[in-house]
Amino acid sequence: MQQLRDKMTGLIPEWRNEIHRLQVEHREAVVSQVSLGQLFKGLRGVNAIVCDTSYVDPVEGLFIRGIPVLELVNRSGEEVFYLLCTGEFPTADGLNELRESISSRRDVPEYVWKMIEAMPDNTHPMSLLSMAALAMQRESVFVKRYREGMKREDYWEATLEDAVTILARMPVIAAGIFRQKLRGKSRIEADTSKGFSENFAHMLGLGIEQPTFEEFVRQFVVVHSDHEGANASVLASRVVNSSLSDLYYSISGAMNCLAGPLHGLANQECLKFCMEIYRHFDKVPSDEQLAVFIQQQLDNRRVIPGFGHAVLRQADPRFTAMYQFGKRVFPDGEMFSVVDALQRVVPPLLIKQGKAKNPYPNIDGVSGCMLYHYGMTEMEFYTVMFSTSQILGICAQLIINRAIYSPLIRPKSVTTRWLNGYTIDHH
Ligand code: AMX
Repeated sequence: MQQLRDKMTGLIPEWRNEIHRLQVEHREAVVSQVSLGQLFKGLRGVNAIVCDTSYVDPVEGLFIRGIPVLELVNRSGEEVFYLLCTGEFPTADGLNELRESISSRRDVPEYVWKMIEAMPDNTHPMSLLSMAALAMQRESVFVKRYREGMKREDYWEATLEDAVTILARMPVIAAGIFRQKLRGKSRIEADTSKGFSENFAHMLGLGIEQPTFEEFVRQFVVVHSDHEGANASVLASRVVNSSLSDLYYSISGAMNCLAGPLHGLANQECLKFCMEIYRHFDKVPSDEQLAVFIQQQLDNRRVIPGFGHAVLRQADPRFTAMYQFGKRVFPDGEMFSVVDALQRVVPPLLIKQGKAKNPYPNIDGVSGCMLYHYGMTEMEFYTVMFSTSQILGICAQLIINRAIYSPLIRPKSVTTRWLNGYTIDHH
């Protein structure tokens, strides 16, 4: 990864200078305000974090380093990681070098496998993934160099070292959890000729019957790789990392957050909803039948899984990417056909209801159903698929944060009593 390191070494002084200049020239510029309502609504819409790796435009969706995500879906995991870290694609040599660095670090320590094997069968795969990251913390290069008195300027480089090891091992661990704990089968060895995503697909072992699975995982990884710097799991990792905790602790923190039903579990909820519809009609319903069913759900104050978004105000381009893939590969799959019908039927009904700010489908509305058609029926693993992809973005963001000397994240909290007094004084 020498070229990646060299590239970043060249860029980092520019980043540091720009941030320094902004702070000197505009330190008092107000970039956001927080209303009382926002305090009780998870700080929605408050500009509180700086992130240069990706941005979600309310209309056009996710941009990674300024590039619409739809233009990136055929890129490899390594290319996207390099892009996230530097804002540019690697040269062919730079890409090969990064692939080799990742490939050479794939050996997962035996103690990690022993720990995973020792855990009871009903341990959630997300717990196992998070525990594995935490177990390997003892190997952190950042910690070792920090103890040796590493200079602050070099923190990012030690973090890059940790990142490449984590990127190499986490897909191996995730696939191992899938094979051993969910399938009761032996692990599949990594294939050194394959890159990040293709190797992950290979080790999961579903591609044997499904030749397009590698291509699918490649797209899945790209669309889930990064999504700004303040979504719940990335923010969790940033807070952990900001105390100078290393990348292993930070990744584990992100995994713990992704494990929640409001975050990484959404794709599984969407698949369950499609199954519920299929079971209800005992077939893929007609659009008219489905419209009646959806209207009943809305009348019963149920949210329609797979639709809406906190930031986006149009169809999620990540949905579009996966949907187009599904149209090509599983046009007649039952669950895909339900998704297809939903994306026609639901938006007009949500618009008519007039509550949802975004009536269009999101990525989670289709990703779980695609995994299902590939034979991955173990829904509890879907969040692991998401997490393993998001590690690319988290690692890139945290390397950059070290490079630009991101400080401890420590906003102020206030009491309800203070709020009572404040609101009386201001009205
Ligand atoms: N079905 C029915 N009602 C919906 C809706 C949906 N899919 N999406 C939003 N609404 C309702 C909300 O419940 C809210 O109602 P209320 O005023 O009675 O409380 C109102 O519309 C306004 O909500 P919003 O501002 O448009 O959305 P939000 O930012 O509060 O929440 C989200 C966004 C994704 C949680 C929400 O749209 C939702 O619950 N969708 C269904 C679950 C889902 O698909 N989750 C996956 C999230 C995808 C992602 O972000 N990765």
